[in-house]
Amino acid sequence: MFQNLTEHMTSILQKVRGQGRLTEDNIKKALREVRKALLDADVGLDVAEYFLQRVKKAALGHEVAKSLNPGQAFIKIVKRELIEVMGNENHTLTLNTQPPAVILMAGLQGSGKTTSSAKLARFLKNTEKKKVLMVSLDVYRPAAIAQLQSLGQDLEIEVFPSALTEKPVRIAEQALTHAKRYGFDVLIADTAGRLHVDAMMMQEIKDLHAVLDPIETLFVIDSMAGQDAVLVAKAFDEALPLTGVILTKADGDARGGAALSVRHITGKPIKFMGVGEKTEALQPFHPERIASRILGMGDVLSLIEDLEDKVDRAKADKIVEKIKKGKGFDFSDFAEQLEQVQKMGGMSKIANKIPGFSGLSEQAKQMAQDKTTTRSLAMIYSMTPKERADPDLIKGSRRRRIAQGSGTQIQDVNKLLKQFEQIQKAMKQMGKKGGMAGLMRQMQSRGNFPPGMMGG
Ligand SMILES: Nc1nc2c(ncn2[C@@H]2O[C@H](COP(=O)(O)OP(=O)(O)O)[C@@H](O)[C@H]2O)c(=O)[nH]1
Ligand SMILES: [Mg+2]
Repeated sequence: MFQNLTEHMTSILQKVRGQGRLTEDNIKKALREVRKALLDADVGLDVAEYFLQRVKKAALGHEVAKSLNPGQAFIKIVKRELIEVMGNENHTLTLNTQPPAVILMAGLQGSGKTTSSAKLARFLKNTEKKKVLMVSLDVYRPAAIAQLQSLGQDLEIEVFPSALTEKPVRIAEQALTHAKRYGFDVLIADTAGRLHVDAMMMQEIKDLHAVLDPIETLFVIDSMAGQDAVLVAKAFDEALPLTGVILTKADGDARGGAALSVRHITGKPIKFMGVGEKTEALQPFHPERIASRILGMGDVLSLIEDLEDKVDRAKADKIVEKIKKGKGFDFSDFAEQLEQVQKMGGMSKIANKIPGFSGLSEQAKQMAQDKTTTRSLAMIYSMTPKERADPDLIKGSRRRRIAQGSGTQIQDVNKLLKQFEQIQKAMKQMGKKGGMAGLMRQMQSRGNFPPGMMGG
């Protein structure tokens, strides 16, 4: 999500950055370009105008004129207002009630309600240590009930059995009784998809709301659906008191308009973001981090959280320990890191969260491509243990053998060795500066890569 918008915004702000003086004309011109970038990203017109008015007012006021660095001051305003339009801080779930706390899921067909129900259940079970019950109220599609059951089975989370012959309201009552009797903390009620113009179905979900009295009523919105979906959200909000939104499929190439519009139009915060089909692919929605990403400043905090979640801590510590002891970072360590990168969904996914990535050269971006990772691993696997431990050994004929063994060209091996040398240097620095997190913080404060990383 946001690829295009980020590219546009980065190039607009690049022009503004570092200018010693910003005239009213410069500012207006930049704002016109920002407007176009927002509309291209499918941000609603009202939202774009609201945002631009606020930026304009602040930018033409004292804030920029009096600043020592007007370009930076302008960018700061743009970021602040982006955050504002998305709802400022992260809003988490409110479950503070006499248990069971009920979460009611609503939205269009295919928006991701069932998947998101399971993701929330997993999150509440693992992170919040809650005893969770799920129930499907989608009696119109037997497959939907089976889908939730199978997700529950995988996650070892109980799913209340729904009888196809019962009315959804009746199943809801039974599930609630069951949850109370067996001491569940949370009941997640997944519902059938419905159109806001379908009066009967909208009455049904109002009845479900009345029976379940949920503390959270979440509208699930597919980020690919753009502006239309945002208008549907507004219609749902008029029928049901929504408490928040889950934005799904943020891992895809949606233009991002829904993410920027839905809060402003419904007044309800995006609480979570779905970033993949698997049940662990759920992230809290942090407006600040999203704004950073849109402005090409990366999303270092999410990256660190991802690292902490998925990376094998023991292995990472071992490498850091080794570097600290003054021992070299060798090809076995490198292979381990590449394997971890693959575990995290590939370099291209990670790279987009790194500050300044969108501004990098094409050549550097190519290095972040996932087939490069696979090929590098193939070459490392073709080395002997001795060579991995002591890359200086790898000269002429050995290079040829490695190329042959890994199905690559000798130039590829040369490139890998050169890249490795640069990384080795960066790793030495890292040993001195407090590990990966230290390096990340340094990168963020500088807004760029350290020299030598990513071959840039
Ligand atoms: N890539 C991706 N796919 C998702 C995400 N959330 C849901 N899906 C997929 O979207 C499709 C519809 O999801 P489902 O939960 O059945 O939608 P429902 O009809 O609203 O219950 C399924 O193929 C899901 O795997 C997400 O965050 N990312
Ligand atoms: Mg469903």
